[in-house]
Amino acid sequence: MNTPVSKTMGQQSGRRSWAEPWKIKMVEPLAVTTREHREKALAEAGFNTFLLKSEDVYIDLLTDSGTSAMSDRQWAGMMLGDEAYAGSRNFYHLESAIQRFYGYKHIVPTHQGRGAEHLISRTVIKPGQLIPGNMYFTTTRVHQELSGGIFHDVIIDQAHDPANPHPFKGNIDLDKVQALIDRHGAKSIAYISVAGTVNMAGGQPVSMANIRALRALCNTHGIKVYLDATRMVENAWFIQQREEGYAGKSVAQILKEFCSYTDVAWMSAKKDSLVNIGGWLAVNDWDLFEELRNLVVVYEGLHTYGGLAGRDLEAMAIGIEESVQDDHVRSRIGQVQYLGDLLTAWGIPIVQPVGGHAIFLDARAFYPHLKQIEFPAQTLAAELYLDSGIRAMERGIASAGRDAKTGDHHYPKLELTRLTIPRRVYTQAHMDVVAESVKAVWDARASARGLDMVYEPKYLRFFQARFERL
Ligand code: PM9
Repeated sequence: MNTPVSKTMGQQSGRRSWAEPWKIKMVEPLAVTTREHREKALAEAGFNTFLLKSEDVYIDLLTDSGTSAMSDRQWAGMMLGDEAYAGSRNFYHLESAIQRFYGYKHIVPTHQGRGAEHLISRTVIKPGQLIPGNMYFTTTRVHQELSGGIFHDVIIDQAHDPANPHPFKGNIDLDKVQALIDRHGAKSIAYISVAGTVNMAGGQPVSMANIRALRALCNTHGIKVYLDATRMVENAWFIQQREEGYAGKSVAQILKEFCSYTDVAWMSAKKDSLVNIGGWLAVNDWDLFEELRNLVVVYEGLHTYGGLAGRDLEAMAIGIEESVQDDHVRSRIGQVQYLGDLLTAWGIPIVQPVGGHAIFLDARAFYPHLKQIEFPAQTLAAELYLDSGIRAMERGIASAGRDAKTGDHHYPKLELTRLTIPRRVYTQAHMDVVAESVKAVWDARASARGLDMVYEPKYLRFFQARFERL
């Protein structure tokens, strides 16, 4: 990449560019639309980028979930799908890939991440139990709450400040965990819910020292540590780049060490693992595995396919191996960093340091004239789409939803608009176009008007809510 590369990418100041470790074999045409067309499309979508038709989108940065480009090896693997109802050989390939790279003993496949979140939440949470976690994630928390759990944010305070440059803003504040134990007792805690790179904080990593210390604390009190491994490969890269003692270790080695401090993991393979669909649950405890293996039959499908086709399992097994290659992760996070460096150089407020999977624009800093209840981040996503057809996602008050008990809005400190970069899909030129559009919206920031939510679904409202311009 011909880029002003940040120090975190571990490069020298002399210009030695690097490039993606792949070349393009197949292309998909993109449509460029007029502003008039986009005005109409956005109004029809109720100013919610989730409700746009993808044919009305130019560069799609809604999510990195299921939007990656698969490799020729993965496509070849699709042809080797064993579509037997039971005992498909592709399941055994997947099982051994997870055991090899993540290190857990027993595997239950699911159709995607929230299928796994559903099963584990139903199985282990007792109504009224607390679930401390390093910032909430939307689907994770809703499943915890539907099982009667009460989520408690125990991430370090720095994570709630977009400008704070802490290198591991995903870390858990052990004092906050200890305070919960002191107040409620260890038995009241279902498990600690740790996410590797914290999505809602801006894709921020957890350090190895932090997970090790958490493990030690939990051992003292007999509390389990569960991992949302969805973007754990990206977390491992940040440990390699930023944490003392890890510069000489591979991403694969770091990933396995990190997982070894946890008891259970769930995964949306649609992110790190480079597939369009898929997920899994992994546990070390046999009794828990037996329960999960039984329950998956009720909600997803037999325990050797979990709601997926054999070909999907094969693509996932191959994707896992590709995802932990250092060259791959360098280029994936390097592209995100490239976009972040452009915006930072222009003085545009984004979450710092740049995270693993996305650039998070600080919508409060864009629109200080809007109240949070006027949905600044949703407004910013709408303005970006109108400017250029780029689709982003709100990660602020709309995503945060309402308190399960009181019914009041949650008012998160972070009010962000996420530009999420799919893996192996867009080029550096696309990133330049994105940066220039963000700059145009930044320059026009004073004239933006907020939004009113006119339709609010009960669960995960950000997906389907509708808005009108104030
Ligand atoms: N994440 C994302 O775009 C897709 C749905 S929410 C807009 O970031 C974590 C950390 C995730 C995640 C999904 C899930 C659920 C669990 N944990 O989407 O069900 O980022 O496969 O995974 C999305 P599934």
